[in-house]
Amino acid sequence: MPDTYQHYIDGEWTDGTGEETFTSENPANGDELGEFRRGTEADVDRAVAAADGAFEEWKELSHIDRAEYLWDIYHELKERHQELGEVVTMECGKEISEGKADVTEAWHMVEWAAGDARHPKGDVVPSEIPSKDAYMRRKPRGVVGCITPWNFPVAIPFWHMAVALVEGNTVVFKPAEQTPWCAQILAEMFEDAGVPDGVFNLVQGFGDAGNAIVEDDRVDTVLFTGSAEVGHKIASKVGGEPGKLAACEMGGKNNIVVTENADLDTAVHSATMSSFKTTGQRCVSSERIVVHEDVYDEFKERFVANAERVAVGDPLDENTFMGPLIEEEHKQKVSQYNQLAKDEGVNVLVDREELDDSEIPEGHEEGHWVGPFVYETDPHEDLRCTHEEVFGPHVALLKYSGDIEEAVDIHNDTDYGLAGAIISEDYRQINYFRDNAEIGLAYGNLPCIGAEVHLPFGGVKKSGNGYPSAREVIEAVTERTAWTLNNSKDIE
Ligand code: TXE
Repeated sequence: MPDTYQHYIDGEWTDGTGEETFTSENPANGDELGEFRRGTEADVDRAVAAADGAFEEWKELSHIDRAEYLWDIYHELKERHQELGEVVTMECGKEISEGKADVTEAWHMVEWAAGDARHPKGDVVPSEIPSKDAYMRRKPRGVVGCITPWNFPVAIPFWHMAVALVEGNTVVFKPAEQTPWCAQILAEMFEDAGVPDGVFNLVQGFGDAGNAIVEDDRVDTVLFTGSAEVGHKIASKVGGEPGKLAACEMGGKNNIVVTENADLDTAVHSATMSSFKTTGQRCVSSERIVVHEDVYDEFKERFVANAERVAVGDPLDENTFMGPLIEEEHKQKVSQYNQLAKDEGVNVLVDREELDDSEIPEGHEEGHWVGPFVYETDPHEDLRCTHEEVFGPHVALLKYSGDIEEAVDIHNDTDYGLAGAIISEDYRQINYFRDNAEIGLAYGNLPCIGAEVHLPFGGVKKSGNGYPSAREVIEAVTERTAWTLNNSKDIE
């Protein structure tokens, strides 16, 4: 093990050009997990050059040959499930079943993309003229820059990279600065699989390295998952350049709608899972629960009881429901939003922001602990706390009294449009929600919490443009050729 972990560029481990290093810390106890080189613009330049140079040969392989490398990675992800799951938990603080689920989701994505190699993409589009044949072929775009966040440090990189690689692109991967150890292990897997030099490149570092990827003319597609602020910057930079694409998935201010006829067991379970799992740090976490007045009191009592008792603690302990927040700065942000809600005059129902000393496991005093914060307020008031993404266990209960149209109006009253759920036993209400909720990911009688890898994953409004993930990522990593062949001697 080196004293300081390196970048992986053009098939080699390298210190890169910079002098600076950074450390990865366990958010549950502040322990240092490793020291990493901080990538510079020059390191990105070298990684992009390597990816660009490797593209011609890589794209000449068949889909099936390219997928063979990914099958090796698939097996390694499975073999190292426990170990890598623990690393995810140690580095990003998710409780262990979620840490392991991050790895499972990654191999599901790899399995889907590698399996799909047997099904190269294209469409027959019959010509209007009988003597002509026409069809659409897909070609890889070239160098794909993958810029990823810390909350799914294994799954999201594979959402970005698996299809991109099988389709024949080469990759420069810039993981989140909070989770470099997970990225290090992924790079080792690419090395173990013998992926040709330059096809996969890892540059560790911060936003300046990410920005260098975005600004490099040789990068054909940027895939980004992260904050709305950075995503919008990337989309506007790349949007100004013809020939370059960006697919960005940002956060949300997600709602669960609970109607008057909802099954309340399903409603309470869905809201508890969606609001508090991953300590509210999923892009699909719900921070607004819109509940009909007929069932409001019972729902509130049961949801509040759950929020009072969810176990916050050591994420490596299997009995823990919620681990810590990712870092101190983020804890400050969550705390400021809790205070803002109080200042904005909401009625606080649960305030576990400061945990009891007895709740903090021994040896974990340095963790970034926070418990659920739940309040109720009028859905028609224009409050910042009910409209801005907090990315923590900060939940508003919003009571409505009208019909499904009113509930969906409340649902749509945010700038975001990522995910949402309806809990209802009335199929007309469910269908109305499906057709009118302004979101990319809609769930019926389910927690708004995850997605199957083959479904499109992304949002509308301020939540994103395009899909940097799963099946639809193919639109961002391939370009099409519309081919027409004349079978007659006449040229029309
Ligand atoms: O995201 P950033 P952060 C939201 C959530 C959270 C907030 C901040 O609200 O509180 O974002 O999280 C790289 N050019 N989500 O700070 O900064 C950065 O190094 C190019 C929602 O982690 O967007 C990292 O690799 N790249 C989200 C990645 O972008 C840049 C998950 C994400 O970092 C860059 C995470 C720049 N100028 C946070 N600046 C979700 N959709 O689930 C930073 N980066």
